[in-house]
Amino acid sequence: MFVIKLYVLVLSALILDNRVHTMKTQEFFPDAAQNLTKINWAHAVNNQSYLSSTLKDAKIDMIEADIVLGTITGQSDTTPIPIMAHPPTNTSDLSLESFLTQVRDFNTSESSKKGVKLDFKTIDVFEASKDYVAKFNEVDFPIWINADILAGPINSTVTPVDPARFFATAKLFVNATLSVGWTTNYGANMTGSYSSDEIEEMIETVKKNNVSAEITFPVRAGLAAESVDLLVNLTSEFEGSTLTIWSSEGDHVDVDKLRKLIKTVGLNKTYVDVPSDLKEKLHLDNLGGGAGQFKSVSLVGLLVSVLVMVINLV
Ligand SMILES: *[C@@H]1O[C@H](CO)[C@@H](O)[C@H](O)[C@H]1NC(C)=O
Ligand SMILES: *[C@@H]1O[C@H](CO)[C@@H](O)[C@H](O)[C@H]1NC(C)=O
Ligand SMILES: *[C@@H]1O[C@H](CO)[C@@H](O)[C@H](O)[C@H]1NC(C)=O
Ligand SMILES: *[C@@H]1O[C@H](CO)[C@@H](O)[C@H](O)[C@H]1NC(C)=O
Ligand SMILES: *[C@@H]1O[C@H](CO)[C@@H](O)[C@H](O)[C@H]1NC(C)=O
Ligand SMILES: *[C@@H]1O[C@H](CO)[C@@H](O)[C@H](O)[C@H]1NC(C)=O
Ligand SMILES: *[C@@H]1O[C@H](CO)[C@@H](O)[C@H](O)[C@H]1NC(C)=O
Ligand SMILES: *[C@@H]1O[C@H](CO)[C@@H](O)[C@H](O)[C@H]1NC(C)=O
Ligand SMILES: *[C@@H]1O[C@H](CO)[C@@H](O)[C@H](O)[C@H]1NC(C)=O
Ligand SMILES: CC(=O)N[C@H]1CO[C@H](CO)[C@@H](O)[C@@H]1O
Repeated sequence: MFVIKLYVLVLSALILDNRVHTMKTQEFFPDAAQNLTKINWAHAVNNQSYLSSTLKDAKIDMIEADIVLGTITGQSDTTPIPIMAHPPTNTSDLSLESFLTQVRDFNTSESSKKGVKLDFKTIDVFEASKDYVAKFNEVDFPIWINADILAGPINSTVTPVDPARFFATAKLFVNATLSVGWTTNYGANMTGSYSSDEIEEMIETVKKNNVSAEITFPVRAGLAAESVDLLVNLTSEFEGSTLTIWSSEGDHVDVDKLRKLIKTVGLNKTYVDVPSDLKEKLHLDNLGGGAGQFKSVSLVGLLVSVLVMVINLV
C-alpha cells in the first residue's frame, strides 16, 4: 500500500514537472478571446463563504481578490501572513495559500475552469506572497498580479505600491498577467479623468522596467469614460496589452462615453469587471458598428456575395 502511494506521489511529481505552465487568459477562455467582455468576474472574493459559492457558480470565469498582511480570525498566531482582505481590514478566515490551493484543486477536478486576479495592496505583502504564488504559477490557470503602482485621479492620497520593487518581484512570474494601475479617489458624486501626466508616467514606468509579461491596465470606469483618447494611446504603446475596466458600487459613470471607450479600444482588448447593473446598462450586445472586427466581418460578407454573384453569372 505504502509503496503504491509513494509510486503515485513520485509519478505525479514527474507529471507536474513536465507540465506546460500557467495559461494565458485568452487561451484558457478561447470562446472569449475575440470578445473579452464575455469573461464574467466575481469581485472582492476575500472570505471562505464567498470563495465557496464563487467556485460553485458556473457563470464566473475570473475571481478577483485582495491581499494584505494580517492574521486568521480565531487563531492565536499573531505573526502577520498574506490573507484575503481589503484595507483597513487586516483579519480574514481565508489565507492566500488556502485561497490558491482551493482554486488549483477546483481546476484540477472540475470540468469548468477559473482564473484569479490577485490585488496586492502593499509591496510588503506582495514580497511576502511570492513563494506561495510561485508554487501555483506552475499550474494551468491564469494568474493576474495586480498592484496600483502610481498615484492617480483625483489627486489620490493612497500610497501606491513601489513600482521598481513590484516589477523586480514580478519578474519571477513570466507567465502571469501583470495588472498595473493607479490609486484612485473617486465615488458617487464625482467627475474626473486620468490626466496625460498620469498616462505618461505609466508608459515611462513600464518601459523603464523592461516588462516582458503580458500587461493589462486596470482603469476605474467613471474616470476611464472621460479619458478615451489617452487610454487608446496607452494600450497602443504596448503590444498585446489590454484594459480592465472596473468600478466600485455606486460610482458615477457616463455610460455612453464608456461604451465609446470599449468600442474604440475593441472587444478583444477590454475586460469588463463592473457591478452587474452597470454591465447591463452598457448593452455590449449592441455596441454599434465602427469596431474593426465588424468591418472585417462585413468585408468578408461582401466578398462572399460578390463571389456568389460571379458564380451565378458563370
Ligand atoms: C512559462 O511558460 C512556458 C511555456 O508554457 C514554460 O516553458 C515555462 O516553464 C513557464 N515559466 C514559468 C516560470 O512558469
Ligand atoms: C464575504 O465577502 C462578500 C463579498 O465581499 C461579502 O458580501 C460578505 O459579507 C462576506 N462575508 C463574510 C462572512 O465576511
Ligand atoms: C490590524 O489593525 C489593527 C488596528 O489598526 C492593529 O492594531 C493591528 O496591529 C493590525 N494587525 C496586524 C497583524 O497588522
Ligand atoms: C489636484 O491637484 C492639482 C495640483 O495640485 C490642483 O490643481 C487640482 O485643483 C486638484 N484637483 C482637485 C479636484 O482637487
Ligand atoms: C450624492 O448626492 C446625492 C444627491 O445630491 C446625495 O443624496 C448623496 O448622499 C451623495 N452621495 C455621496 C456619496 O456624497
Ligand atoms: C532595462 O534594460 C536596460 C537595457 O538593457 C538596462 O540598462 C536597465 O538597467 C534595465 N532596467 C531594469 C529595471 O531592469
Ligand atoms: C495620442 O498619440 C498621438 C500620436 O502619438 C498624439 O498625437 C496624440 O496627441 C495623443 N493623444 C492624447 C490624447 O494624448
Ligand atoms: C461580446 O460579449 C458581450 C457579453 O459581454 C455580448 O453581449 C456581445 O454580444 C458580444 N459581442 C460580440 C460582437 O461578440
Ligand atoms: C482585435 O481586433 C482587431 C479588429 O479585428 C484586430 O485588428 C486586432 O488584431 C485584434 N487584436 C487582438 C489582440 O486580437
Ligand atoms: C492544474 C490543472 O489540472 N488545471 C486544469 C484546470 O481546469 C482546466 C479545465 O478543466 C484543465 O484544462 C486544466 O488542466
